[in-house]
Amino acid sequence: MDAESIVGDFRRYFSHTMARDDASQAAYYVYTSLALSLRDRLVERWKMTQAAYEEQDCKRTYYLSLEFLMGRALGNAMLNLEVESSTADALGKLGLLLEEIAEQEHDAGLGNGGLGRLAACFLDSCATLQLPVMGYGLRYEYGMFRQKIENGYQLEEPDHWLRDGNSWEIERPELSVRIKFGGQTEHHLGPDGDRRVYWKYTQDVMAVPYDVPVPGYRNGTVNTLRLWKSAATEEFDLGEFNAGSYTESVAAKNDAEHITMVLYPNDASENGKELRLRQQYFLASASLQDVLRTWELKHGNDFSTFVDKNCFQLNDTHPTCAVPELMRLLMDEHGLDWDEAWRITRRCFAYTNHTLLPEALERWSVGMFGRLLPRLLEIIYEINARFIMVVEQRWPGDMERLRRMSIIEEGHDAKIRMAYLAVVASFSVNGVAALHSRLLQQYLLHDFYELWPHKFNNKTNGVTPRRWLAASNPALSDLLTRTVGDGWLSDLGKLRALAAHADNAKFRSEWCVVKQKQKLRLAELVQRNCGIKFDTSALFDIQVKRIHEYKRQLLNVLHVIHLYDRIKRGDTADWTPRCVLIGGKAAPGYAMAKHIVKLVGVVGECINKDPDCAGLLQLVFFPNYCVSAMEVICAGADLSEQISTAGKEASGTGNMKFMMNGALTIGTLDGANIEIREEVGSENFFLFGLSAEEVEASRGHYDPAAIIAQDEDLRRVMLLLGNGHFNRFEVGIFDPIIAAIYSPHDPWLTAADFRSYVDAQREVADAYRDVERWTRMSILNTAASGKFSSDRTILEYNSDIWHLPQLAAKSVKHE
Ligand code: N85
Repeated sequence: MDAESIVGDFRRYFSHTMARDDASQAAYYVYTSLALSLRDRLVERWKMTQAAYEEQDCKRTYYLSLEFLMGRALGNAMLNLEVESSTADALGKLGLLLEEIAEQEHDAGLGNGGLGRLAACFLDSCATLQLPVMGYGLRYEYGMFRQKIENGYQLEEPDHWLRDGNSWEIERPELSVRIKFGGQTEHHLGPDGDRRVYWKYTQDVMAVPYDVPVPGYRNGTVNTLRLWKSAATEEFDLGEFNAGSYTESVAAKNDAEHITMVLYPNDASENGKELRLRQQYFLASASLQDVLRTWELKHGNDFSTFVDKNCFQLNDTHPTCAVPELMRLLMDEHGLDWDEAWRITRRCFAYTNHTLLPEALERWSVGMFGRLLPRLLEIIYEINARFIMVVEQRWPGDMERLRRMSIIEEGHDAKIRMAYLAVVASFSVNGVAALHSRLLQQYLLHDFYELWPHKFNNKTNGVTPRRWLAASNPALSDLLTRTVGDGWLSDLGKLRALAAHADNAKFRSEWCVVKQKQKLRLAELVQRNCGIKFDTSALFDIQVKRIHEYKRQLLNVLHVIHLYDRIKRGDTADWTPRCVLIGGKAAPGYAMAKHIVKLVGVVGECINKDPDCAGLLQLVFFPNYCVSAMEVICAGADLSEQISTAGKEASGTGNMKFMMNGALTIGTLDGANIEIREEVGSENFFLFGLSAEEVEASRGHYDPAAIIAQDEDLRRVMLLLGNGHFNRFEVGIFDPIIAAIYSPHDPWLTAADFRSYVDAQREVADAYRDVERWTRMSILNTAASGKFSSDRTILEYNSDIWHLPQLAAKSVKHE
């Protein structure tokens, strides 16, 4: 673990394994050599950790997720191994800058946004808390697309993140498993009268695992993320070979290898594509077969203690094929009867819901499902038939309720409601923030809540303070440690002690120095990526997240246009200069989101080149927002925009990263914002907008035209938008946006919240000009962020759902 030995290994990897000799010419090889040197140091701990789990024969949880948005691994490994500063020094002596080396690593962008990043934060916390939790996911060849902006419009470029290899993964071909698709089922009566089902004439695909180490924070624990890659089987299409079509049959291998080719880039709408269903089943089947193979080695076909040792956490409904797949494996492969198999299944699954948006709720066409997974469809029908009997018993004769609750949505194209399947089969159902969990119980899953109230619980999200504070903000991290000790890294509640320093002038000035330093770093990033030089004395006002109407980037732009209008009118007394940054990816098929990206671009262009705005206002669209960008952005933010229509953002997690780093929030009463405000106090949070109840109550009598007519500021903003002020040469491109704002059916109520948003922004501006007050509020935000560590979240998952032991990794002493 000493720097000399790390650098020694690094040199050997560079000159021998990579066979390079001029470091300055080969930045990527420098990075790879360092990554391999660190991986070696994780491997020993990794083996010890797995051996300890094995030896203790402890219960384990498997986190099943189609997405793991891991970002970069190098900095994280160094932080967790506690070798960062010594290695940086030693590399410095070779003329190498650690920061520059780390920049070489491609982000592992195997997720869309919040849901995928949450999975990554959870793995970090599980390893840090020494919980035997393993992640199962897919090794997409192409992760989240790279976003380019051309003429203000989003273009998607493929993200071939594996092109230069991936130093962190270890292929385990010996653990490959076979996955079946298509074919048909045959039901036979066995000699002793029992029913046997065979799934035959299938087209098979191999699943090959790649393991990625997940180190805990300075504790010797290294957990595993196992990612599956699809590959053709050996005997692939022998028929074709025999017929002499050698090349055609080799080409047909493609179909198999395509399954894990690309991540679907939708974060809030299901798309019903067959390939997506293939991905979901592929993950579910491979992961379960992996777990059952290990089980069988030790217990044979005795599953009597299986539920005491295994739990599967479903990250949304995406891996829910695991429910019928576990039934199938237990019955068809291991000979259990229905009742035994169901008793096990319903006690091993736990389901997390991440959204209430109807367009994101997965419903698979029964026809397609049956063609691709005929045996699973039979099982789902039987689960449903038995479930319907339970409903009938509880509510005899309530046919309307039966129809509502059925896992199968009847109609000319019948659908499988995956969320209902997940609820029926799980012993735990949770939302991701208090409001969200309450709304799940009151609306989306109300019938199920009445039937099984005990299944329902809340687990407010969190984020890992190692990546989102320690690694992303070393300057603040130092100040925190000097002030309250270093306990906060593994117990973020310790930051509460900061509050006592909020009135200390010297501490406040140190706080400002740190923030200023991080703003400079962010300004450099903006300059590099957008070509605009931010004024670092201005308020850094930031909204980064997927582009979606419910997140209301549009409301943000309307406010910026209003500020621009004020400047042009000369209404600039007591002005607070602002730099507004908006970033995020639009789903490629989401036209309205793409219009919004373009709007940010043109409004920004108009403002940034207007001399009247100089020193007062800037607006920039940040391209290709991703994990590594957020590490710089969250540290440099003053103001965090969390402005979704109340009731629509399940939790939000960016809000937590900003808060930890001392940004203040302007936000609605939505998702975890509510809990953030509770923790920090209403006086340190800028609240605006309708509540979720008011949003619902407004349906049917929302009149945006009247609101606009009565609000002079909004009227002027709509005039500027409508008369083409920002799009002189591209007439009409924003008509859909204008129409959406004027529509009485606008689900996002943009006009309704404009006035209170602008008023809250006024308060923000006033507060920012009072440096002492702002700094105090900033400190109090960081001080109150303890609840939003994913360590807290995971401890709650463990005590309420998983019940795993915390196992100290033995033997590998941490030096
Ligand atoms: N949800 C989220 O990120 N969802 C997805 O990425 C996603 C939905 C979906 C549907 C976020 C079909 C196919 C792929 C899909 C919530 O919006 C946040 O409020 N991917 C929340 O903080 C976060 O999940 C973590 O809970």
